[in-house]
Amino acid sequence: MTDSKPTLDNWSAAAAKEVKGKDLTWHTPEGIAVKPLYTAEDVAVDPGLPGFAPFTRGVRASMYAGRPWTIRQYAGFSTAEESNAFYRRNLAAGQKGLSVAFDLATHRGYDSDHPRVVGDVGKAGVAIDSVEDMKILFDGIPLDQMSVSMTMNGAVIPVLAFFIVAGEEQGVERKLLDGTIQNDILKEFMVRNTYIYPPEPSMRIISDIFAYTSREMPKFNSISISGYHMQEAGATQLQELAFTIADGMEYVKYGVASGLDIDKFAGRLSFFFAIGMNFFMEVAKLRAARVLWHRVMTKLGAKDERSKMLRTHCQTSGVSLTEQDPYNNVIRTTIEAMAAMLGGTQSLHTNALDEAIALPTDFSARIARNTQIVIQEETGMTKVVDPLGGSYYIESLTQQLVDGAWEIIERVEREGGMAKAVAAGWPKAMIEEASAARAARIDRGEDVIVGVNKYRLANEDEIEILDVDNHAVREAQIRRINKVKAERDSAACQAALDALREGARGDGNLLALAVEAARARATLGEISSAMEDVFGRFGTFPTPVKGIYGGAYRDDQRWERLLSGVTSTENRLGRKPRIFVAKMGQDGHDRGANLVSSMFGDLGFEVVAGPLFQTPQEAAALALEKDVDVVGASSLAAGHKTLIPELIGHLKDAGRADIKVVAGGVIPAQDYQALYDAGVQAIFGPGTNLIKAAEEVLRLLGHNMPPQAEAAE
Ligand code: MLC
Ligand code: 5AD
Repeated sequence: MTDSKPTLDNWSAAAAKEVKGKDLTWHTPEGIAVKPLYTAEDVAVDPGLPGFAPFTRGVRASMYAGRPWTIRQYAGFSTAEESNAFYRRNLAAGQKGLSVAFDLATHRGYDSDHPRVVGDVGKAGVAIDSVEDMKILFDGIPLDQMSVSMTMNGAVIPVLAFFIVAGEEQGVERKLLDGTIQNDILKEFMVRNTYIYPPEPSMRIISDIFAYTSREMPKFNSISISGYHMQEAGATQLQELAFTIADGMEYVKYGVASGLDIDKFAGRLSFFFAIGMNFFMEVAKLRAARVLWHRVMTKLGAKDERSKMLRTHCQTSGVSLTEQDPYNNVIRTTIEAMAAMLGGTQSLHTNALDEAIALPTDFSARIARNTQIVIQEETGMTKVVDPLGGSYYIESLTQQLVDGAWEIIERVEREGGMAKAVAAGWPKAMIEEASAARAARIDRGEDVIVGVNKYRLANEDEIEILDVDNHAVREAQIRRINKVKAERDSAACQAALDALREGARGDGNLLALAVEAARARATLGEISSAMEDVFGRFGTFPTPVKGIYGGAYRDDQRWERLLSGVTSTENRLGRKPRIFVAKMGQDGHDRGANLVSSMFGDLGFEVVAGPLFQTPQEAAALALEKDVDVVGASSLAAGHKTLIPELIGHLKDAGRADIKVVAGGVIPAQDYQALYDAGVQAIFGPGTNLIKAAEEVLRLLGHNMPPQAEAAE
């Protein structure tokens, strides 16, 4: 033995001996083979310095040592008054920026008095019908001093117009308005589903907003190009990264094609990523995103370094949180928040511990906010810029993500850009396949979720949750709409709406025209429908992926048992059992519905995957038309207490009380009894093992299926 330095071979031999030759490589869902050790040999690229191109280590030289990221909690519920009060309490307690969550009626361009949105008003966010609501929302919050993010995509024109006019009537000049509008329609068509118009006019709307804000609102971020919802829909981090950058590229191309100078608007494009539980992958993802954006913008001809600088907001992952043993969510969120900051985010939302079942209460919002405050003010973590820079693992992972994403981006480019890819549907299919594979891994216990498929509690304590009285909010909103309509100069309002409609037909700037209409007190619904008259309303049908979930269960006796249950049910019925997976109201969260559809399809059910946004009456009519045995109503946006009982009522009225109705999604335990009383036969909350759900459905169809031992333990 000499005393020379140990080599990598020496290490390999020592490690192999310790684990008796077991392969320690971790194959991540991204297709990356993560080794148990990284060394200098794995780092091929020098990450450079923070504040300098390609910004791998951060967009600012001083980063958090100079100014910490913005604590920006996304919130909104009920009326503008209630949300305003909530914002003020949060700001007083240390939150730094605002972020508005609108209800689904607003997202989809409907006023609160529209018959299609009865179950949605005030539920998943705040209801905004006119500039009067917007003024109340920001009452006492000076819009030249507070940066405000608004998550709005479908009804982006009226909402941004209301914001501009609310600022104006506060005495704030447009050029001082600071904030961000999400305005990212491509990912809506892919995963989030709050679109209104077809893709082409939707892309024009975005260019119009770029043109207006770059001219009039130089401090305002005109878009928040979002990967967040892709990860929520089940995308791997690599898919999220690649498709988000590709989306950004497409928007820049549209902006340039509409005649804008790239450096006039690109500096105000911003990004938004999810931060899930794969800690180092998430840190590397943000670093890789900056490298990729710099590369893409250089390629597209940007000259100004600010145009090539990827600034981002992050939100800890909602889908990583659980209904079961919910205090574990505080731990998860803390880990995710640390990954976001170590990745160099500009702004961050940390989720509340009750995320999996309801909107935050004052209590859960406080813990979520304090998670960031404690990191910023107690730990010293902000004192050093990019403290993980130079980590062999992080640098290597960053490079692998850059390379992996670049391959996907090149495919998108070869196929004509992201708008075409979205229309062709392959990115969505790729994400849904990843989602089905992940669900199967969780249900099989291969991916551990503490408190769900391992270490599950025998008894869960109920936690206090926020409940919004949707009827009361709707009535209050309707009163205000009527008042606004009664008090406005209706001829002036009509003229502004006509001008908007004409502008939509021609090439008027839609935002500029909508600002006029907003001033004249046109409502959100009126502004939206003036454009809808010209553009039409877009609808899509889900196409569940096949074979991924079932494929993961090949040769598994639990699956075999279900298959034989389906066969005997089929023999008894004389045809395949039929399930209709229904999405009612304006809730476009379809990850759960798509998963359930694809699982039942793999099992041999005939699946009717319903269109999004049905009314209960339309859903009942489809159930009757297809003569289904079961309706599975999937609800993730709190409309369940209104919509599901109404559906059951329509089925009963048609003499088909025999059709079984089951409910799934984000349904708090507190609401179970009301749903059972209304006739719901089974409820599948968050974290439900799909195998167990399928067993329950077969039982409801009369199949004798004794429960079996816990599937995943
Ligand atoms: C920052 N600044 C510094 C500095 N760091 N100056 C000197 N030294 C430093 N170290 C300056 C910046 O240049 C900037 O000024 C100002 O301080 C503010 O910093 P920022 O880094 O730009 O932060 P912020 O204003 O918070 O903007 C972050 C952002 C923005 C660019 C990412 O787009 C944003 O806030 N996005 C939030 C999006 C969001 O909340 N989305 C919610 C989605 S929820 P200047 O003058 O240069 O601007 C959702 C869920 C759902 O989507 O589905 O419903
Ligand atoms: N208030 C607070 N958080 C919300 N989210 C959605 N709506 C609201 C709201 N009104 C968060 C949840 C969800 C993500 C899309 O945004 O964390 O997972």
